[in-house]
Amino acid sequence: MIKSIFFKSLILLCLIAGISSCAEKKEQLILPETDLAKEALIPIPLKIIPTNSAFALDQFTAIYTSPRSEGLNRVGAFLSEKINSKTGLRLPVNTIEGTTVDRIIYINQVDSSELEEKESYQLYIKKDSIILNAKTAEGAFRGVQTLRQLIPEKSNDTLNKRVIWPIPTGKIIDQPNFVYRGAMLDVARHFFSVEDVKKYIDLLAYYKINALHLHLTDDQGWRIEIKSWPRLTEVGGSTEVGGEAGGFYTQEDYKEIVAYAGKHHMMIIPEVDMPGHTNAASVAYPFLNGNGKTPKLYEGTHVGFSTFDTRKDTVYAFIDDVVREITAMTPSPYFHIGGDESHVTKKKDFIYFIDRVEKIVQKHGKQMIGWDEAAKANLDSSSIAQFWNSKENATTAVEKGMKVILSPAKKAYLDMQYDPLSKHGLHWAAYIPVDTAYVWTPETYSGIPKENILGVEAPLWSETISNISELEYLAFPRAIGYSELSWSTEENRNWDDFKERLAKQAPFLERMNVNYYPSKLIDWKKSEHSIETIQKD
Ligand code: TNX
Repeated sequence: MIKSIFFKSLILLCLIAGISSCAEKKEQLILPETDLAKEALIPIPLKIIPTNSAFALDQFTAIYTSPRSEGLNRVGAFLSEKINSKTGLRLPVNTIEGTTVDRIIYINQVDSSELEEKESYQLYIKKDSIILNAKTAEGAFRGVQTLRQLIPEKSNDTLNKRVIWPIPTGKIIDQPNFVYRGAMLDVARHFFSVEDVKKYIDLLAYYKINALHLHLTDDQGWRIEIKSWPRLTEVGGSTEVGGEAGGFYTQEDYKEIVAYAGKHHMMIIPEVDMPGHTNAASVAYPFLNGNGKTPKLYEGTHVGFSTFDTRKDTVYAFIDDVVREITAMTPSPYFHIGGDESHVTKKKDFIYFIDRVEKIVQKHGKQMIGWDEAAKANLDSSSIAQFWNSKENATTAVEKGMKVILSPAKKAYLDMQYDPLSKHGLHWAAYIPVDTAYVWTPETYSGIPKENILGVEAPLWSETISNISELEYLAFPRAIGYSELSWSTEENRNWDDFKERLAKQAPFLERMNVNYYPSKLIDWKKSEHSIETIQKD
């Protein structure tokens, strides 16, 4: 252990020494004054200590990562790829290109006790080097997002003969306030393609979101291929709200999403909603149906009319197959069983059902998550309740020793309209303008003890949206606020400060071609390029 730390430090020292000696031969760079504390970082880090000079990112910068860590090597490659798409620079990763390197970014695996969580990281930005310390590749990945946000959108080509992207110097010490920072996408009411989901992952990862919950099944559609029950997608995947075409993920598609999320250190949490919200499954296999009616494909938006038959063993054999096939493709520790709005399932049948399904999920090695109604069943303390509507259910969960994910509809639902004029969304829970979405305190929400709160998740139901541009309109900018609510501490959060930093996200969102809602509460700082375009128009 000591030997390996010594070895690593030696490499680092050699790199820095070698580099500065070759830097001496070059002209001295003129560096702008900076203030790391004034950067528009979201989520705001735990501690920022500015030193008011700059690291000149340019073509003579190279990225190195701790030897023998494939995970860190991949994080280094990710950083290089993102620097390339922002600046056009091509920074080598872990290749010695000798004399052409002036400065380095070193991603360093350390086992320091100062790094409390697996996602903790420290960034030391000096004139000649940036050192990113983390215990795990996950921590390094979060630190890389901070670094990406520190690179200016525009290079500084006036101070020196060569073009540089000045990064403010100083120190950042950071770790998450909540371990679970999620978003949910309903791909059942309207289907979203693998490409759409990947774009959503790109955007969420930039703000350190680490969980994407996919609502894969509902009355209007079944979206995940189950090989042992093919009619689920053949029949149940053929419709969506409004009579549009539907669609589904093959198992290969799903694996591609999981792998893409994994590359972004984000877990995919699959949800199969039951015993209610199951009309599409029951149309495919009518023996599942428990509401006494002949199920027909449904393209409307009502809820609460469908249920599985909770007293048939064959229904549980079916569920076992579904959970087995999906969990086999899902590395995350969780499986979401829905459990919401089962209005036509009798209470005792509902409890019997959830109890049995919890055992199935556990048999397949996963922890069960259910919407807050599931807490009425006799659940194990390892299961998790997602609080969307009922404080009473959330309290019941806490009494059972369960953890709670906070998704209160009137604060955290991305499908709520911003105001009565917004083009998409519903308003049954509330209108949620950008400030309302941000100004609340998950730490003390509804009296749930902080130790029972796993984190915050922002669900995006898709009754009113059918393409990525509409998805973006509802999710952005509010999702950016939820990232800060779940990563940053209460002491560091402040609306007036946040709204300034949010305004400066516009160039990133534009570069990523995001159709964000241009809320009037924010004085958006558009990039010069887009201002030019607007003037031309
Ligand atoms: C309630 S939230 C639902 C969903 C709807 C959503 C629309 C929850 C667990 N159930 O079925 O899509 O409202 O906002």
